Amino acid sequence: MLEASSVLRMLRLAALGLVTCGIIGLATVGSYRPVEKSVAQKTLVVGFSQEGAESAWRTAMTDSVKAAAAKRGVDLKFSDAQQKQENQIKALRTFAAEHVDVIMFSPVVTTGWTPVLREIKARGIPVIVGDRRPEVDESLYATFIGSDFVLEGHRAGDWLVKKTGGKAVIAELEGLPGSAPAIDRKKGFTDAISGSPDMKVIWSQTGNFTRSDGKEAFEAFLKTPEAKQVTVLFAHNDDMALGAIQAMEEEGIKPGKDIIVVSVDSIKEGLEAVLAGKLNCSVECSPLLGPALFDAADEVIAGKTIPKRQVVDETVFDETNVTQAVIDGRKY
Ligand code: GYE
Repeated sequence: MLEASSVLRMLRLAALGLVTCGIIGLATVGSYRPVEKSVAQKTLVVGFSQEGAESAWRTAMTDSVKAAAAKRGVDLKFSDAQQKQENQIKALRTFAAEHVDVIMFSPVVTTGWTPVLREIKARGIPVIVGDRRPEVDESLYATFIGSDFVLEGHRAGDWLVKKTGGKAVIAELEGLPGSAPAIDRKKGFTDAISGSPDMKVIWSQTGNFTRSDGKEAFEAFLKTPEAKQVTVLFAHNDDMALGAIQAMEEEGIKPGKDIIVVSVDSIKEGLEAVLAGKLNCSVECSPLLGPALFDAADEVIAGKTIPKRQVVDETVFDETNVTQAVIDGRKY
């Protein structure tokens, strides 16, 4: 049995510990066992590796992540990989070496992540994937939150089948080669038009998800004789569609009329182009992932089991549902 005076001395020492080394709580007075400050009580440190800053969508996602972190008092370490996997792997390794509490990333391409994710797992740091799917064993991450890109491509194709009655000569501007949205949107779109023998894609090239590359690629295509037959452009994002629209206008082609334009994202500028009749359809893809990503981080840190896949709910915009009020109410 401990004497009252030694218990008091322990309490005093414990109180001192509270001030000097960030340790709080006593399990029981008798055992004098300091309990380490729980992770929930200290500032959460999150390393976020963004894949780039190539589009308005990407900027909106980055803003959403930064705003959610600031709102919750998270210490966010942010790194932009400029669409290069080697930069992203370097950033992930740095976060792991710094022993952040949680690592988040939006993988630029689908393949090549297993070694670095294994290293992170060995250090016991949870990984949360946002936006794009990596092709890895799902034991290597806690959850993947983002859109269903195959469904988005399918929605674009379905819309087009309806609009054209199943007859179209299509040019396609693809996203960054090897990236999940480029692979999956192409797949969904191809599936959707596969039942219509009079719909064919005659030209397909990457615009890397950027407005300038989209414009350049489509400009060059418009100078070729086969461009004359094209009735539709399917672009994997609004930025590339907006670049191509500019290229069409410079060639005296009326976008939205001479060539039907379909794309994905529904950024504000995309919807403005819908309202102006230059972009015919934009399938929605939400970049506002910040709050869900940090909710997941809290849950993972608290030891809760969360679903491996969390899909964002989205819609399709065209002339039937885009108004100025819709555009004004949009957050991106
Ligand atoms: O559609 C595109 C961006 O991964 C969903 O990346 C994202 C895509 C988005 O560059 O605009």
